[in-house]
Amino acid sequence: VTLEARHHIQVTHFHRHHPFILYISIYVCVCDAFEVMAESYEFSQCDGQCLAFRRAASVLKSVPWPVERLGAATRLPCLGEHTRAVMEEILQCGRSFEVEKILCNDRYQRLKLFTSVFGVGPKTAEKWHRGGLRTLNDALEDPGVELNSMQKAGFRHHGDISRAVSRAEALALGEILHQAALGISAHAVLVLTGGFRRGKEFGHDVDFLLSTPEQGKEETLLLSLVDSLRRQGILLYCDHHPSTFDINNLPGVSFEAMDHFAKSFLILRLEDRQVEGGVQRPEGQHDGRSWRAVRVDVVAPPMERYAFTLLGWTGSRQFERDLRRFARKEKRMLLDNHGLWDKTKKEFLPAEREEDIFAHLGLEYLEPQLRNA
Ligand code: TTP
Ligand code: MN
Ligand code: MN
Ligand code: MN
Repeated sequence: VTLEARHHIQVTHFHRHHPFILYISIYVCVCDAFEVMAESYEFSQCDGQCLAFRRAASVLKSVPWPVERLGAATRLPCLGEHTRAVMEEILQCGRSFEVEKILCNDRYQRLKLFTSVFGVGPKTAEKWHRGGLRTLNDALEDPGVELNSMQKAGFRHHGDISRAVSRAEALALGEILHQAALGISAHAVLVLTGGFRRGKEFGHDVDFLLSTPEQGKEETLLLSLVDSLRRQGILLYCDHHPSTFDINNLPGVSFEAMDHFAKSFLILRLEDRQVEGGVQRPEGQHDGRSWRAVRVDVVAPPMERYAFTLLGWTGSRQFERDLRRFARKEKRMLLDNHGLWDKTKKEFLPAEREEDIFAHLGLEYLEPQLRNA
């Protein structure tokens, strides 16, 4: 089982006669197969089919009975014909012909490789593939390829960024950012969000929310924070997106898109000695360095928007999608990272804490650990 697969494992079913390991491995196998299908559709920009497989993987993670019996469960939501066919093939034959064909496909392999570089999306990857590039070195050496600064940083730190970030590393970064933020303002608030707030042990990056009770000062605070990291010599890359948030333009925002708050996508240098318990490098990965590069996201909403942004950035993406859909379909409300709009009352509903938002939606509060859909 790979690191990436690790967070998909939940031991939910124990069989009376067989070792439960059997269930876990089938479960991981189907979820991974769905992820390959989703990725392949993503590379072809078939958003609908991509989402269908992501949603199906989410549903599988939440059903309270052995995945083996799903073949018979025809009423499972979100499992269409195609997802069901892939799953049944795996349950019957232990493998899926279609998934294996994708895994062997040149284009899939190259797009997967190219998009593993920070700053390279499906469109650039497709262009490189069509231009006949095969390896990452090809992209670096081809005179026709012009890398932007994000991609240059992506290549420079590719090995480190491709490696999962551990919880201990995330907490160490939290400590560094917290100290830096307090050094700028005693009122600064910094919270861990994303997968680590949901209790995950590994992530692809570390996400933080930064704010301050001083109205209108949050973006300046974020810029000062980045500056402080630069002066400490640990800022390896920064892509800053200024705020385009305008309370008067709500609710006109697209409810699936990125939010309008100031945010920075960073690559930071983390020293091994700063990590509690030290750093265990996989066998053969000792290159004499005593630090690694880590991807870090920081979003800086105004304090009165704090609860909505915290809810939005805690994820998971699928959980957010489901919650927004529930708000829209069942409650005639529009939810996003900026606020909650009640279409019946024609007003924004206030929230100081995530609990308030769940209450507006008529839902029981869900701890972040229960939002791993
Ligand atoms: P991610 O960091 O992409 O995902 P994750 O932390 O759940 O998992 P991973 O271990 O792979 O990092 O995103 C975290 C949440 O932030 C996700 O629910 C989407 C949300 N988000 C926004 O709402 N707006 C943004 O601009 C970005 C970048 C993320
Ligand atoms: Mn994350
Ligand atoms: Mn992930
Ligand atoms: Mn992130």
